[in-house]
Amino acid sequence: MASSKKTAPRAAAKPNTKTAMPAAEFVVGDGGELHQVAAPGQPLLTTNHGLPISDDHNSLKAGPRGPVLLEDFILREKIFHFDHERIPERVVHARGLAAHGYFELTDSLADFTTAKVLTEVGERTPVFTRFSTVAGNKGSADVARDVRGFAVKFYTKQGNWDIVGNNIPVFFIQDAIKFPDLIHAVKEEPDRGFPQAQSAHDTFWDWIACTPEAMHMVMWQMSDRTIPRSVRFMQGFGVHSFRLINAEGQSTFVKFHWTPVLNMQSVVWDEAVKLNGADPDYHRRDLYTSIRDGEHPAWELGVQLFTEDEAAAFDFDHLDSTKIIPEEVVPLRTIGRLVLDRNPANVFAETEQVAYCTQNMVPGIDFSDDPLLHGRNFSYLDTQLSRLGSTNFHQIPINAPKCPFANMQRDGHMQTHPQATRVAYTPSLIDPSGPRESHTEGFRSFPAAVEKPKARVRSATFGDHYSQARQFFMSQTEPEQDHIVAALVFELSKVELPIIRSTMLGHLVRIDVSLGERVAAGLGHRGEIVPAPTDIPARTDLAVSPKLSIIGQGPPTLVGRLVGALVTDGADSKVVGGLIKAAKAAGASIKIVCPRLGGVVLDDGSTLAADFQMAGAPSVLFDTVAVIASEAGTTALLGEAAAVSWVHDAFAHLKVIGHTAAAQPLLDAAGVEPDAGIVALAKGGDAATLTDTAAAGRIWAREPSVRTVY
Ligand code: HDE
Repeated sequence: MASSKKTAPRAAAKPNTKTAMPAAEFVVGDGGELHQVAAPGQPLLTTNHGLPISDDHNSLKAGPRGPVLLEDFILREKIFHFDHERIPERVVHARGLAAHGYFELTDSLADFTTAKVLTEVGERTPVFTRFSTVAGNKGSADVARDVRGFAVKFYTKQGNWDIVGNNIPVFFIQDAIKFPDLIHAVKEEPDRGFPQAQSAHDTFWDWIACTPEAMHMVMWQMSDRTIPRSVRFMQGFGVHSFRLINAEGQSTFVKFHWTPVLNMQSVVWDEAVKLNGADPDYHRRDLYTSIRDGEHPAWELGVQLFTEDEAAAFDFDHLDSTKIIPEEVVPLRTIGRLVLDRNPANVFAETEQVAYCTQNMVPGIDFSDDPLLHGRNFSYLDTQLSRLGSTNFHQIPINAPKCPFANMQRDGHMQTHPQATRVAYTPSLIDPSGPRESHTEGFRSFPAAVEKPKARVRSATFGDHYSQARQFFMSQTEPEQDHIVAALVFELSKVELPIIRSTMLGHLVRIDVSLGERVAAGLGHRGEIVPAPTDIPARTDLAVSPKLSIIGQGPPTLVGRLVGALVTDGADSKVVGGLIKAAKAAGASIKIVCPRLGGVVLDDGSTLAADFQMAGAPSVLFDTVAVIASEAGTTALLGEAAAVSWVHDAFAHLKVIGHTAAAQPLLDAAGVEPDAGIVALAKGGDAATLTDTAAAGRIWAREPSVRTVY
């Protein structure tokens, strides 16, 4: 028990002026431990059952130095709860980040659906959106090369509707029965427990080499789509076709697309590798701080609408999730906007406990016959039971609908609804006023005709595994193609068994001869190339689809991007001021990086506060950088490896770099060669040239001078 020796309140215990809450007082205990004691009127610390606690620092002992007594139920309750704080992480998509927001409909789809969320223009439907990586465990790094989950729960007036999508519009497999194999192959190898959050290992490529249907997805996976700059800069896709059903009962197929208002952007591979060390939480920090700072990320919801007859004319089967419908074939119709404007109050309660379910549908929307989707409709409900431990997971606030819900399901673990009724069944004469089915408002499945013999069979219309893989590769710009080649070289170079590489090269050659040859050259492959099975349909040449590229979508912009300025003592205050102004005018944020956290004194005697100390903020954290250094400052930086790498990495990562003339020796030491992305900052006004150049993106033309392009 604490004695009554009082000590001065610490900063944290100052009176809270907002609520006029009395300050807790610090009291030193007999053993020198510091207790913080409730002031009159302050909430009391209690057990989970409401018992006020007198001492939260000492367990009950037989004397001050005696053994701890089993009688101490307060200790036992605290430790018991702590022991069970963790729940099983998601078997896939374990690492996630999420935010609240809303979806606002701007264009009604009333001709196609009765779903209110898609027909009531101007209506704001609350949403909770969770982004995730797939393969890594909960503690893995954010910028792993991986597909990103993009799951949106709409709390509609007609119940929860979940679009549980990815940032890639296709998937690895065509039938859900293959999912456990895919995931077992990509996760850590079970006999060694590594590698973590990576596909660059034998079991993944072994499985892929044996699975031609995965080739289209592999092209996307090896592209820069899987190393996004942030979740704010990536697309999302519902992947499967769904049905919209209108008031006349007519069905139209639909695919859902999320398009980021800030445009798409990815990092380069070497940057991703370094980012994971510099800040493993890069994506979650980015989403959190942008929402906290009022820069609310937004996406447009687009739909591709098509009829059964139109679908029959496609040169692929839209029920096959390894295929896209090019936007040139069925254009996107923008119907609304998703805005994320509130961070979770508690990450466990919300981000971890949210339970997305593909089968969460609303009247007016229905499933297509995509076999992958049907498997998912079982899996998501089932997985919540092992993850959240109760069939009542829908009662957790983040999962509960915001519209009324009632039925005759009762009891079970963690039941929190009082359900104070005598009658828990229908029909009933005792209680004819309880919840009942509605033939007008209730969900109805589209009465699609199905009368075929049962068979475990894959449709022949799913059989073309190479044409869209090639279409994706051919639709990329030159640097993007180079990155796919480089990613394949990297991944396959980590594979130990030569037969896996030889077999993969056979698939790549089938997709595009030059792709296969370039990867083989990058690997220095001397062995054979095993041809892809010839009885799989040969690929055809499809029209290129420029929409499949990241580069060049949307007008150039720096909005939402981060400018990092490395500033030394004695630096030109006008240049610093000009850069701060230009960055803000361009809609970017600027962070000042200094050799020491205390900041610097500029040439006019003013002090500039630092946001970061140099070694703690490598240039990978920023989209565009500037070195604003004095001569003496540059001389000092030349002795710092962190400063040389700061500039070297920015150059190697194809970033636009601004610099003062005095900083030139540092640029020379970092191997920087002049090009269109190296901008001199002699006076304040030059910063606009820097931000304009940076808005256009990276300096792709520099790439062949910083790494071998195979
Ligand atoms: Fe998932 N997937 N998945 N998936 N998936 C899960 O559900 C599954 C697939 C996706 O932020 C699990 O609640 C099967 C495609 C996202 O909480 C699980 C198949 C797409 C998330 C599951 C697929 C996705 C998941 C694990 C093959 C893109 C994270 C935890 C038929 C359209 C949601 C959970 C979140 C999560 C099963 C394939 C997206 C096990 C069986 C295709 C975004 O139920």
